[in-house]
Amino acid sequence: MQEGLANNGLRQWVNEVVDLCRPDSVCICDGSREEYDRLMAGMVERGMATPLSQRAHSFLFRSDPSDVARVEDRTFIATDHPEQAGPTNNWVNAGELKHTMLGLYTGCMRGRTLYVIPFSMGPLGSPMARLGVELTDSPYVVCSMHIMTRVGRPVLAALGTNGNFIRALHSVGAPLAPGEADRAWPCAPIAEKYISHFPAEDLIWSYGSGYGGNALLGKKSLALRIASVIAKREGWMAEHMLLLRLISPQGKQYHVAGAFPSASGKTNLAMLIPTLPGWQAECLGDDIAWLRIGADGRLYAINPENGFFGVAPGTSYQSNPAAMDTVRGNTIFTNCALTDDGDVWWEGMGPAPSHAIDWQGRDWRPGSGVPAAHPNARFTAPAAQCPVISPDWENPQGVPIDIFLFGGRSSTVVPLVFESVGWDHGVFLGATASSETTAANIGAVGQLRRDPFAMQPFCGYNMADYFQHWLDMGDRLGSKAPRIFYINWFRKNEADEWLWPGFGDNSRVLEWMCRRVDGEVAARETPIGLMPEPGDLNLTGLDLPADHLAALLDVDEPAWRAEIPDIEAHFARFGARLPRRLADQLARLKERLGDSV
Ligand code: GTP
Ligand code: SPV
Ligand code: MN
Repeated sequence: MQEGLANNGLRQWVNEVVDLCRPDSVCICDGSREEYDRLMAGMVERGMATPLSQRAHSFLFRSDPSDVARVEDRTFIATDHPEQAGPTNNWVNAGELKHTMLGLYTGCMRGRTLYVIPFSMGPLGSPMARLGVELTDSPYVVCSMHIMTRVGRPVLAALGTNGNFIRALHSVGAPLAPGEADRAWPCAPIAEKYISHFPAEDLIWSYGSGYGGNALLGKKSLALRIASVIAKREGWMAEHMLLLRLISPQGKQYHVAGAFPSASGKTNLAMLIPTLPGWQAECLGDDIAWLRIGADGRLYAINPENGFFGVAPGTSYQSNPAAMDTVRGNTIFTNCALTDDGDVWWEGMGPAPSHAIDWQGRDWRPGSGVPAAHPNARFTAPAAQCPVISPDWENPQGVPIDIFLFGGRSSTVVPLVFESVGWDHGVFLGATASSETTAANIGAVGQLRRDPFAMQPFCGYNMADYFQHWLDMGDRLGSKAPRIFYINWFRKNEADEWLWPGFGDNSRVLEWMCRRVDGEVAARETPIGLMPEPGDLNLTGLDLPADHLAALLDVDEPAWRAEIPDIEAHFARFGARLPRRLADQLARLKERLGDSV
């Protein structure tokens, strides 16, 4: 019996889970540094973690090769009726899924400790914050939650005796027989992994995976899938968005919220160091934003997270110096390579070491034909360590959003930037966003797919109703609604080279947006939206070939016409539930592109 827990609902739930999962012991997490150190030392001792001699208080983990990313095929929205989940989610009947999972959970924590992690998404005391409790048998999850959320005693205090919280149950799904040695990364086979959401009960049940969003349940499961349902009900928004503050040379602030799919540039843009002289940027969040309409009628956003779970490959002092400085200490690295001098390395970080241990624990040398780090290798680091973190990143009221960005990875067709002609058109751009898939999910990489609002894997209810929610929010915001832009940093030429330098130079595109917001620059009307004239982008100091710029700002009308049938098929999936206003937007796009479609 967990008599030490003052919250009645929590005590009862923990007792139920103990009866079901049969852990050897229970640990109520206090969130202290001592707790983190103790758990980490235990994992080092059992060979699950490697301390890094080159980085203070930092550790490397290697996951099981079957457990390296989110598993969208094994992620479920469980309700009574399939229409509640909609065509973009894996639906299962809630009762049936519970029956299956109860079977798996029975005795699944034998030989392990059950950790009780009280956590807050959002700064404690913020009107936007939500409390949750994750029950897990993974000490790696506990340490990661220490970094990614606000955990421990203050949260228990806020819960009081009868406070509400969102329940998140997690097991790696690998019970231990008496005397059985643990594996370095325990988990269950793919077919036994279940990342399940029961929105009707604000309940999350995750089984079989220890990796990222599958296991750190405050993140995608709570702050997006469950929160999106609550947000729809309560009239706010839970979005897969980075948050950034830009400061002009005149000292004016602009706040940007950007939704790009997984591994498509949010962390990098969030930590932008502008190459445009005089401009500054501050990071507010790199993955999730919760937004609500404030007393002044504007839209305010907070970052509900406390840390970054960022893609390691591609991160370097050239591309993202702020991230490199963020991970100099107090960082958990997962599936990076280990160098002979006790540091981590990954592809794109800089010169390759002559020898390393790869993410699977094997000897590795350059030219071996396999990557040393897994493409979805990640760092887990406290947001407060980011050198460009905003002084307002924990402001309980959030920051007022001026600009929404949608976008993705498109090596062809989609220009560098265009602006929506109004809110409904902007919602259409979000609803039809497409992107090439990445290693952030287990599955094919580089496949172009629709990823509406970068929420395809994260919307906890029918996406058609989510589109309607965006339209409704726009109606409420009226003239105070943020402006909406679509960007693509990922255009390539025939030689497979990036046409746009990206990273710090993305500030040049953001500067144009700020001037649009201030009404300082006209835009060229095109069938797909409003675009800069080539001379409108400030390219001072940038050596961009003229043909690259021309390609980046070109609207290839035949190629866009060829997109129409795919947009139609995408919308058709939602049947009569698709908001009329989006069908109207499609009709208008067809008109503007000419009636040969
Ligand atoms: P999640 O954490 O999965 O949600 O990903 P994210 O959207 O935060 O993506 P992230 O910023 O980590 O970028 C993923 C990959 O894209 C990294 O390898 C980056 O180096 C690369 N990348 C990010 N921004 C740019 C850019 O402007 N241009 C180019 N060419 N690559 C970029
Ligand atoms: C994403 O895939 O969008 C991530 C990583 O941010 S995970 O936390 O694993 O979802
Ligand atoms: Mn993400």
